[in-house]
Amino acid sequence: MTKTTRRAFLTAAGLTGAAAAATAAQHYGLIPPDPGGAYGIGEILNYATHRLTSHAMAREFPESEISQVPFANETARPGDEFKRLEAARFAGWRLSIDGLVDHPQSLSLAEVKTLPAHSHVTHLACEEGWSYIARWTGVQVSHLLEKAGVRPQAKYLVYFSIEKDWWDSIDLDEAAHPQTLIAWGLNNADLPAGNGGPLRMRVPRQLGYKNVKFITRLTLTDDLKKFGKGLGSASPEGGYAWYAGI
Ligand SMILES: Nc1nc2c(c(=O)[nH]1)N[C@H]1C(S)=C(S)[C@@H](COP(=O)(O)O)O[C@H]1N2
Ligand SMILES: [Mo]
Repeated sequence: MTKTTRRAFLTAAGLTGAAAAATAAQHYGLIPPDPGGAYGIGEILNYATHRLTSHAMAREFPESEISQVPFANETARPGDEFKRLEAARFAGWRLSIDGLVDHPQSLSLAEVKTLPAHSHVTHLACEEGWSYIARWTGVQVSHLLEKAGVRPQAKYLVYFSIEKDWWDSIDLDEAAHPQTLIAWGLNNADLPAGNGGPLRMRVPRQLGYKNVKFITRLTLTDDLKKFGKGLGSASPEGGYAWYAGI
């Protein structure tokens, strides 16, 4: 085989392999809700590979590697309702849990903070190229799911910000992962509003944009088509993949 035909053959074999894997992914129900999106087969393969082959932990770092503040990115406070709540030190902030659960919840911030706390020093990476390492503290989403009693039909957790155009979702594998937190602390202090305080989704196995700030509601569903344009979050509408595993 000449060099060029060999390359052509390998390319063809690679593509055939990818197509076969995509068919397998479909068979096992591992198709993300935005399969026709900009990332196409690449996103399907990334998602299916992660789910079939690894239940890996995101890398954790020693405290000595925590990044210097201020971090690269901060979000402006998202509007009047937020500002009113902040002025009252978030005494009126609620986190509700509803949908396919036996015991819907409406928790105050103080109640969330009394639940068992979990911390990790992890990397938050924005798709735009910057990142930082910080110590995150919060309640494991798995604990919240147990408390609410997730029904067997539930497949996804959808989460909403007080900032209306920010909502997203993850599958239950990601939601129940031990490092997935509803975070209320950053580097041993309350989570600052610029980084999503008082409550933020912290999902360290996925890119920054899945880590939605100012969380007010979690809902369990069997079907992401019921939300927004049916793509699992607003991000795919803007050209970002629903599954942003790293
Ligand atoms: N509600 C809300 N959540 C958000 C965002 C936002 O603008 N609003 N930006 C996202 C993006 S693109 C990234 S990279 C991270 C940035 O987190 P940081 O500000 O703590 O660095 O937050 C994510 N969560
Ligand atoms: Mo980002």
